[in-house]
Amino acid sequence: MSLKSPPAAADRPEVRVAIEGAVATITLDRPHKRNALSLRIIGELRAAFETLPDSVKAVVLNGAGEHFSAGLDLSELAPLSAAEGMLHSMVWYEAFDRIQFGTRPVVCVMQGAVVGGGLELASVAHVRVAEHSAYFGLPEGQRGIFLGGGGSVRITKLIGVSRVTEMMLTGHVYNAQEGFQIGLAHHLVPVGEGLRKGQELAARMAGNAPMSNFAILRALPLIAEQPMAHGLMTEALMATVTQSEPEAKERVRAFLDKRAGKVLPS
Ligand code: 1HE
Repeated sequence: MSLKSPPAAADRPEVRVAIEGAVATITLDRPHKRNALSLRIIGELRAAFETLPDSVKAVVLNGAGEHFSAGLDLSELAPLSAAEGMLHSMVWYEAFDRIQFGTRPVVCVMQGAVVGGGLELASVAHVRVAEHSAYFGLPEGQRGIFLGGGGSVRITKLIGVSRVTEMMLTGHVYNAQEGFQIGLAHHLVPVGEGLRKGQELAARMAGNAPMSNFAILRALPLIAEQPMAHGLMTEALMATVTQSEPEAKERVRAFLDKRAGKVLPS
């Protein structure tokens, strides 16, 4: 069983990377196809994350044009055998794992359609910003297919099995405000302000202590799935390692010496 590898990046890349200071902005750049996720674009996305320089400490993921992503490129699905379909999902899983379980926090900025595989991709990010134009749907039921980009695991964790079931069965589309309320977005901003907000959040996260970010990205999701006694033990171990870092000592000292900011309402 084999899956045709994505065509070599011919004319122009479909994923753009722009780096400013410690923040990289990685952009799905296939707006004429509403950023539909082909194997090629998934490959380029993975490569973009894997080749970031060490100086990059946080990432903004967005989509060019009026839509974040129309999901799976349906034109690629038609010729796939069952075995190839299985491999297709594996290609997505591996790319998405690199994004979710890397060392850099990722903010996803969403506008327009965030549907099917587009929502699966958004659910990989650690922080999600929705512009008021964003809408969320899982049309797999209507297309005669199923989630295949990790959404059964990730989207259900965000909004629950019940909502995902209902979305898929009925084609229910949540608007931006509703998506924000049920937990698909952490921030809701006016149209055109998502990127600025995403970059501001990324810069803030890039300024965290690296060991704290590591614990948040890598340990927290595992702890949350452990039985309570195991989770508490893992948490205590991670807390011990994190607080032992010289940078943690200095940051705590800075607060005690009144050199660090207070936690105030925004
Ligand atoms: C596509 C795709 C696509 C657009 N695969 N080519 N996803 C869906 O079921 C969503 C399908 N897309 C749409 O509902 C609409 O395209 C949008 C509402 C997102 C945008 O509408 P609109 O009017 O702005 O654009 P359009 O005219 O529909 O699309 C522009 C072009 O993009 C057109 O191609 P063209 O050659 O005729 O110009 C479309 O065919 C193409 N296009 N969306 C392929 N998805 C890992 S499992 C995940 C399973 C899923 O993701 S299922 C959900 C699939």
